Amino acid sequence: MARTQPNIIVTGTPGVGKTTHCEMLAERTGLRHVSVNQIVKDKECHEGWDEEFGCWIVDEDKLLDAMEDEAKVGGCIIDWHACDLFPESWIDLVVVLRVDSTTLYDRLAARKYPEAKLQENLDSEIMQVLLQEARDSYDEEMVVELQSNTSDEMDSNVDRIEQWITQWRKDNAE
Ligand code: DAT
Repeated sequence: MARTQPNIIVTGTPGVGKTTHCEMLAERTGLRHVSVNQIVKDKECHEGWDEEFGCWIVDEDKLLDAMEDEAKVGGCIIDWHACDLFPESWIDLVVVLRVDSTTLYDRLAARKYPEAKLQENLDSEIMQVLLQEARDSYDEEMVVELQSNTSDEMDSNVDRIEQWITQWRKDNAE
């Protein structure tokens, strides 16, 4: 069955602005902000808490089962710091948000991340880990890299994604 609404992944290193972008987009477009973190917690799609990295040890099979029905319907803006686990057939657009390291440092320090976790995330952003993961996992035409340092950039990103959604809806209208 064809989707009547697109599914979009908004990914990037923690602190890059995923949640803020997803909330703005959901409000403007009526698509649903799907926080994977929330699903992992609420539906217990994990094998416990990793003390060292301060995150859930995700059970990916369980997570995909929990998300499948919603993904089939479409209209999900998926907010997660990974993207390679989702089947390509579920996804119409992958947005990778990027940020300068000084700005990311300030945002993660404001969240009181422990030094090791902060450094690991900074390294990951500098090494473009999520961008590479997206490019390795999806058709290159589906992957868009957007800067998220300032609120002006955020506004223009949201405008651009909203326009993409409008176009997708036109192209896929019955
Ligand atoms: P994530 O969900 O990727 O962890 P977030 O949306 O919670 O990130 O944003 C982290 C903090 O940074 C939050 O205080 C909002 C701020 N922020 C994010 N993107 C921004 C941008 N483009 N301009 C200004 N502030 C931004």
